[in-house]
Amino acid sequence: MHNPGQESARLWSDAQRMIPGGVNSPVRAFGGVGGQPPFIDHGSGCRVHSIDGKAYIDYVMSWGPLILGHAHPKVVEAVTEAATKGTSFGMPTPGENRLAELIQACFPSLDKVRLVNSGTEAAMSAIRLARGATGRDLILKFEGCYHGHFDGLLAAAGSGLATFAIPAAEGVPAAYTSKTIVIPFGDLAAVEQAFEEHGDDIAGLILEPIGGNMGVVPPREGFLASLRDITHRNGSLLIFDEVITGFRVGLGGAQELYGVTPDLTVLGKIIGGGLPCAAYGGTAAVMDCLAPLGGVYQAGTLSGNPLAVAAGTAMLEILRDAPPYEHLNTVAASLADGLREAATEAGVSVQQNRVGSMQTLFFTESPVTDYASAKTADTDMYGRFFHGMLDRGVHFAPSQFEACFVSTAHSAEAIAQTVEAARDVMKTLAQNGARIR
Ligand code: HOZ
Repeated sequence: MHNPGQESARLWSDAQRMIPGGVNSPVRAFGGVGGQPPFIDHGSGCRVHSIDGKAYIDYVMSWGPLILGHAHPKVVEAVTEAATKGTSFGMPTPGENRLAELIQACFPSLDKVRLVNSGTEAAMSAIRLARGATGRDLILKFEGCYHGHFDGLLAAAGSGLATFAIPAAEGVPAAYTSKTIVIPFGDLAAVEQAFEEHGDDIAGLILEPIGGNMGVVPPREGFLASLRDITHRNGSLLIFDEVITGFRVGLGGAQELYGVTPDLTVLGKIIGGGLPCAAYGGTAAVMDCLAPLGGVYQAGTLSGNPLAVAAGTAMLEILRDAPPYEHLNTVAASLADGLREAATEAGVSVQQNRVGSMQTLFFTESPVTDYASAKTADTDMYGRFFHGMLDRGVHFAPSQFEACFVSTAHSAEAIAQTVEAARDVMKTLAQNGARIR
């Protein structure tokens, strides 16, 4: 197990007394890998620096938002400048129009967009809107897809629930999840069957078009287009949760990459530039069902917060003016190649899934195409890999069931250092008899 250092250990023990599990979001507690997290003092480029003075090449990148690296000067400058003008008004500001315009230019499916504070809030609101707009109650979701922590969709969700093997979240009334039909990711026959049985009652089908919260799981060819067709035929709304993929796999997200247009889109992470900001949007006909125009209610004191909007705008402008996606793809591919070769050399069986700059190395022999196959991964082995890498100054997600992200700040030198460390760690795994079968 990695020893994060004395100061982190002291803070960790203090945190246990004050904060449940010592963390403000469960996966940060290292429950999926054991040990204790380093406490972070600051981030810069592709590295985070702990309070104990240790530097780690970071592949979590705040779980996705930091596509330009930590503390990008333009983003910092934009936030600093915004802060001097006031931190919140509860009244419209010009920045909200600018961010909405930027989002719409990249996501043409969003006739209208509403800014909120978190991916959870955006997904929750999109679901309420889908129900209000269609007058139907049921929602279809896929196993392993995570849409935030609100009641109705905490059913067979990925992310922290996968990490901690929580099948159904306590405190969520069965009556809520009874309105959610859960089917295996990629299983078109199950989708067809759900629509045959409940078609007239299904308000919407929500999914991460590229699974990101069970580890990275790309959609099978034609899957998204088939969902578009089925939902259309049944008068249900297709909802893409692009909290992770939006501005990550391309300027126009997964919908642009796969050429499939949903009715509603949920965005988060990158659009806030590392500050709390998320959004949902779609066709004008559906979005105009929202208050104050329609009867579907959703509100928020900090919605469209000027600091978050400034950070998001600065980040999206950089992405729009010089799209880094080809470069990111090359960097991510060299990381993927290096990790795979390290595993192969050592005789450790792994499966690798990658779409652009998001990827997961699964410690399993079976191809990972859905939640069930993701769960065949050897999580103990992942834990040993994780700690071995942390010891060598590389920070992957503290769970097998999350994505690894590269940013524009990940240099060739950082990738080489990571691969070198992985060679070492994979050998150790194999020497310790941890080779899979
Ligand atoms: N929902 C994030 C993982 N997919 C975790 C967020 C966090 O702990 O910061």
